Amino acid sequence: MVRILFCLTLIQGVSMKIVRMTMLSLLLLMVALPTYAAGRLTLYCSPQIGWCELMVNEFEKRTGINVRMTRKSSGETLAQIRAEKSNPKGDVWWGGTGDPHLQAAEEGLTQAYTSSKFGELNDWAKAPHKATGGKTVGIYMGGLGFGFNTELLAKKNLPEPKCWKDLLHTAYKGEIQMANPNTSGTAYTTLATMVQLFGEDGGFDYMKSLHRNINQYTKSGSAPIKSAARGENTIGIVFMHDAVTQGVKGMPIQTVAPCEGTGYEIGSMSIIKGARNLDSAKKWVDFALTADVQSMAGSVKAYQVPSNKNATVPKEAPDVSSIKLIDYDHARYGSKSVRSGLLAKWDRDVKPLPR
Ligand code: S7P
Repeated sequence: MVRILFCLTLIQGVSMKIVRMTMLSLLLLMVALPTYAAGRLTLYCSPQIGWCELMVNEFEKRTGINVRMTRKSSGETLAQIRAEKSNPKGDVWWGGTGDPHLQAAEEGLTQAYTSSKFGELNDWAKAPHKATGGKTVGIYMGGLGFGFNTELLAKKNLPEPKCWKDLLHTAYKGEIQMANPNTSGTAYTTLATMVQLFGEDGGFDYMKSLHRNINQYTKSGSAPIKSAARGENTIGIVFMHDAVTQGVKGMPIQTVAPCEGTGYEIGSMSIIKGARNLDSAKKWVDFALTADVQSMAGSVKAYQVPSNKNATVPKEAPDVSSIKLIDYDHARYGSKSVRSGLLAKWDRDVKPLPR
């Protein structure tokens, strides 16, 4: 009898444990469910990491959608999306210079979408959308230029460069850094700008002369001005807003709008063809074109000009109306044949030259 009672108590104890565990699992499932049910998004992000993180956090907060984000430069992201073409892993590519987004559209790597926010955009942001049948859209713009470390320049007794051509002076040998145009959208914009300013032969002559003064080709476009801010490099060829960021952080960096005029980017965004989370991707595009979301960029020291006409332009953003911008031919320099051709020529005729 005692034995039977003991067995019954044991069975009761075990079943209570099972009930408790089942209830706990159900509870955990209920907590996790809203996120799962709301969806997922895999984001390829090309602007500065602080801005990528801000956007992800804000999107998750507003939608409950869970975002997996990786940050890579523009040329690198294009290469990744191309490599994943038969089995796409990303849903949205947000940011980075517009040229590789245009090339991605031409190569059939991205897909069309028109956001309800489209009407609120500046014409320059609508242009890539119109040119590609809706496969990419502008989210910000910014002019190319350079910045220098004022303390290093003074210490080395170097003159203040004001023009692109100044950077060719032998005094700057080993003092200038730019990124590799294959990986970096900023550096490709530099190459395409020189070709547009000085003609194809003149542009390549310029790149060859500049090469003699380059101390390093970095992978990321903004790295040259970050190293200048740290005092490890004197002059960085970058988007002007990236140089301004360093100045605002209190670094001894002066930003230059080159005297000959300069090219500019239309930072863009595209939905990847075959996106596994298409609804979430469309929600991201709507979110990223929203005025108050674009107005948040200044809080992480991102000083590009926003594409939504109702967004606040950060007061620190370089005033593009006072910069001599060239009529950058985005359709031509974002085409597969021209972009690939210029990069191959740079690899062949510039990169291997002695320094
Ligand atoms: O830092 C912001 C920014 O200049 O970076 C983007 C850029 O494409 C990413 O860096 P890479 O040059 O390495 O590709 C620009 O779109 C953006 O304004």
